[in-house]
Amino acid sequence: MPERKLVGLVWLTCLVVTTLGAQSDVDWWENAALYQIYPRSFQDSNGDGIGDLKGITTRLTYLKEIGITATWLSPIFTSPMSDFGYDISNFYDIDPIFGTLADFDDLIAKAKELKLKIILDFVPNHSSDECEWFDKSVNRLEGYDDFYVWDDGKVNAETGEREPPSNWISVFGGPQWTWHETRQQYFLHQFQVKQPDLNFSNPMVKEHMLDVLKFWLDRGVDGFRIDAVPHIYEYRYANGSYPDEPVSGWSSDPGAYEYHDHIYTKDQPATVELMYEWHEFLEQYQAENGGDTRVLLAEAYSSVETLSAYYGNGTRFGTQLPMNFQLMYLSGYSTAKDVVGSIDYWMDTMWTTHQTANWVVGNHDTQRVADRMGAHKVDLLNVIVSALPGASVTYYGEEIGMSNVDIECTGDSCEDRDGERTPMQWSPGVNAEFSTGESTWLPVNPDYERINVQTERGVARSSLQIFKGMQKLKSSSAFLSFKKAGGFSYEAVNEQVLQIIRTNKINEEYRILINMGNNMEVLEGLSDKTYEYILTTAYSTHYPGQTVDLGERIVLMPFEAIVLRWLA
Ligand SMILES: *[C@@H]1O[C@H](CO)[C@@H](O)[C@H](O)[C@H]1NC(C)=O
Ligand SMILES: *[C@@H]1O[C@H](CO)[C@@H](O)[C@H](O)[C@H]1NC(C)=O
Ligand SMILES: *[C@@H]1O[C@H](CO)[C@@H](O)[C@H](O)[C@H]1NC(C)=O
Ligand SMILES: CC(=O)N[C@H]1CO[C@H](CO)[C@@H](O)[C@@H]1O
Ligand SMILES: [Ca+2]
Ligand SMILES: [Ca+2]
Repeated sequence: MPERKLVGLVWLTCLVVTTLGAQSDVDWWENAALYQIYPRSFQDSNGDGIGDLKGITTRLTYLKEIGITATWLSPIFTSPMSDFGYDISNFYDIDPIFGTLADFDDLIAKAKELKLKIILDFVPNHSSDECEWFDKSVNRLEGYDDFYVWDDGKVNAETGEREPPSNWISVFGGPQWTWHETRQQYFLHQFQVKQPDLNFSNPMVKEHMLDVLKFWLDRGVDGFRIDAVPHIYEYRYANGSYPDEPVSGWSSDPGAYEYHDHIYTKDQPATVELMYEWHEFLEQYQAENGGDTRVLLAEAYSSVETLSAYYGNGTRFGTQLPMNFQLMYLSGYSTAKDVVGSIDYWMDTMWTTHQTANWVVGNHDTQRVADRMGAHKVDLLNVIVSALPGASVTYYGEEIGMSNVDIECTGDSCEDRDGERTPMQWSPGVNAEFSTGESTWLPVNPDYERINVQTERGVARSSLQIFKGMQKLKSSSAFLSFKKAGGFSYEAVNEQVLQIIRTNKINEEYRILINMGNNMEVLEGLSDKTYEYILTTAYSTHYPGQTVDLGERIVLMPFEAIVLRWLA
């Protein structure tokens, strides 16, 4: 392909960074910089203190500025907001809190203009109990009788009392079965009572869901992030009864989710088939309508073997991006060797079998990196996920080093996950420029006067600048051509220093060194070549343009990360 040679040539002569589209053997999602927006908290446009679609639309240029390929939005659909939108009452409409379908169309139009991709959250496991479908099912309307998982339960031989069909416990604690007075049956809910599980053994449910996908594809979305994948199917005996789950030994509280081993309510084999069916549906859609590949991201807290099956089996394919949460399990004590262990866990199975990788830094259910690992590790994590091959997934605000807010729990709407959902910090202005309202739905982190987009734009080596620098590299040829050409490697060169190497066909080599520890590290004889510093973090004593002979020695300051480059 002469085109690609030309790209190399351009690189050689003027050292410009090549763009993603130039490398035709890599599909867009394989190397994408993905970004999760929590819509309530990104940008408020009408002063009610809650983020909305119009707000997001005005901030899309920012995503472009920082090098994002695609953004996925947590749910924006009509919902009583019992689980902040993960309880959907109308899969075909936008919740008034966030705006209207017209606002959504505007958002898509603006995104297309900027060549940004928009991915929507898709919550197939359950609906809200306020969804019209549930109402129809409760009342056994034709076709909807079996839409959800209903059961009579069993009668206790000793007491004569009616009991739930099985001992299953919901993800948020308490029984998974709740008695419904009107229908006089139990219904299943793997999450809240207000989130009844749909019956995916019912072909009509599947059809409805494909219709939902089509509705949003027709409006121009580029893919879906599928929520709670492992929970879609439950096991049932052929005779219609349900087996109890065994005690796990992980918890002493019989009402806690961890109390059981979820062998009958998680990762059932039918889920794999369902992933393949959805993938094929998207492929079909693309064949008929053109455009780039539509993607499926999957949220599955499952073993890597299970994720591998969700990805594909060699002939059939499912989710392109089964999200890899391994790096989210690192703590402030994690060493470079621990990081390598987390990387290995994924690579040993997923890279070996499918040559695919993705790295998630955080989400709306997990403490921010600054709290999980320490503020001085934020940049290190951002460097690691951009330097590794594959896609990266950044939770909004991680690029500027936002941290959790301690939110006092009062009232029953309180969520222990609120701390990582506070408003995006745009500037040192009122409400960090998130909202012009009197108050915001969650408090703005008081550190916003220092940690915000506008201020960090003007500070050399701020988290924002490091992030932007890494995204630029990520879309350049050495970081891109990981499949057929060039290569990569990663290792812990000692307990605390992680080294990632990226190379391409034109003998360009990048070395990324990350000191995870709080000691100065002196490394000798890493290579016999002389390198140029390309990017250095805040703790560094070196600057881009300086050189270092790795045949001699290199000194790394505590929590320093650097990118070095060598060109033949
Ligand atoms: C799901 O729906 C099918 C009908 O399509 C039915 O045969 C099956 O019993 C239902 N499953 C449950 C758990 O209700
Ligand atoms: C249904 O089948 C399972 C497994 O064969 C058995 O353990 C259970 O007792 C049966 N339940 C009923 C109500 O027959
Ligand atoms: C993949 O799964 C399909 C069934 O969904 C099966 O027909 C095919 O043989 C499998 N391929 C491999 C390589 O296992
Ligand atoms: C990480 C994540 O998105 N978790 C979601 C899984 O699904 C439940 C129920 O839909 C939500 O409450 C979680 O936020
Ligand atoms: Ca608003
Ligand atoms: Ca389910």
